[in-house]
Amino acid sequence: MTERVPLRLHVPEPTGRPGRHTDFSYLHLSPAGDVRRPPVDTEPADTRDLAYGLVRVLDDDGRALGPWALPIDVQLLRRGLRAMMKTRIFDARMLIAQRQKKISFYMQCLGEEAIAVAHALALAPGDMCFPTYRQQGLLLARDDIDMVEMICQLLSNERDPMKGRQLPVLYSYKRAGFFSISGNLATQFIQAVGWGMAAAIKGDSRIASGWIGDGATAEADFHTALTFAHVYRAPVILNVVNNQWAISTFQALAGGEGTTFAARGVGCGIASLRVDGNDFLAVYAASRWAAERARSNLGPALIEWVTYRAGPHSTSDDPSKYRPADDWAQFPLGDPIARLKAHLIAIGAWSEQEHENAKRELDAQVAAAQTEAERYGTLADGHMRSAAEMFEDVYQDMPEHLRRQRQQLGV
Ligand SMILES: Cc1ncc(C[n+]2csc(CCOP(=O)(O)OP(=O)(O)O)c2C)c(N)n1
Ligand SMILES: [Mg+2]
Repeated sequence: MTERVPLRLHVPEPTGRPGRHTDFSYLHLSPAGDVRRPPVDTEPADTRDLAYGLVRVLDDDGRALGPWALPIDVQLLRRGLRAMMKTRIFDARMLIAQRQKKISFYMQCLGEEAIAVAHALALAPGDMCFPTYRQQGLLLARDDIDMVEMICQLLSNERDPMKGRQLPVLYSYKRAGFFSISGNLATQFIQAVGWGMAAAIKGDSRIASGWIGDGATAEADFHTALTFAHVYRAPVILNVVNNQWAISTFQALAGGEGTTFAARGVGCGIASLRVDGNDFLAVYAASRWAAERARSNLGPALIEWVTYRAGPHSTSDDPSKYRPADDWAQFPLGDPIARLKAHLIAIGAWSEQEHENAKRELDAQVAAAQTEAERYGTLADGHMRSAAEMFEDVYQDMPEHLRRQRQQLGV
């Protein structure tokens, strides 16, 4: 009889911790230009290699290589670079405003700007995103969203379109295809699939794009969404942003060790790609591929965007407690802004001088928007919306018990 050994569990651990460098070889990178580009009507099972490889276009010298290097109008690339810069500047200023106690809470997308910005530019008007709190780039990439209004939401002030009912950052812009953000993670995926199915039932031509983080894929809603998307071939793009961390929890604890989040899609019968999320050109090309597939009734696509959450999870988090301080600097996929900038300079479509000018101009734009938004109140000056409003907008006729509660509150 074979000897019986005591059973044990495996608990994944990150290779790096404060004071100990991360060994990023766990990421399994592919060289730029190496991964094939299948036709949009490819069979889901035939995307297995793409779910384990890494779609990359930009190499370390800023050259665009391989089958995913689409001929993209240079004006679109310049627009994308400026939108990423604007997003980073916006985040930096709002972080300071939070430290000044003007905003109760803030979440940056530092290091992840390419994903939301390039995706926004790849979608069509009317498509509906179901974002998490780290896709502000979907809004900041657009010309029709007023930063003043966004900042009023953060300040929860008189002009907050959410009337102070949502946590700062949890924006809602139906007109810009940006569904109200739920704090309950993973709900975005089932909502996106449901919206996409409804679009198909109505014979509409607009597609849905759902968002989730590596950590939140461990929620049951992720798997439910994949099942429905697969069964009904829902017109939806399923974006998994693998930024390596879920607050202080390493992505391996959500199931990323020894496999990929993109591979989950293949297992469910969904065409899946694993893409360099810090490569603007790769994000744009993969988003276009998935959008065309969904729009042509060829079914959903799942895309794992490999990136790194360079900042703290939120203003309530201190990453120096759980990961090396220089982790982002060591992350092999680099900084998305620096990479697109290098590419544009390499093709003669940008310069250091233009970059500096753009930075100054965008900073002035964000600062002006902030000054104007603060005129309608900040948390620091106590100029908030009336508490009476919390009783409104639920019932057409206010029921007696709410009327009584409002009276008790004296508002
Ligand atoms: C259903 C649910 N569980 C837990 C939380 C608390 N929570 C908020 S953010 C977060 C981490 C999410 O990490 P990830 O999905 O990787 O997204 P990231 O913050 O890295 O963008 C957790 C656990 C929540 N908001 N909703
Ligand atoms: Mg994460």
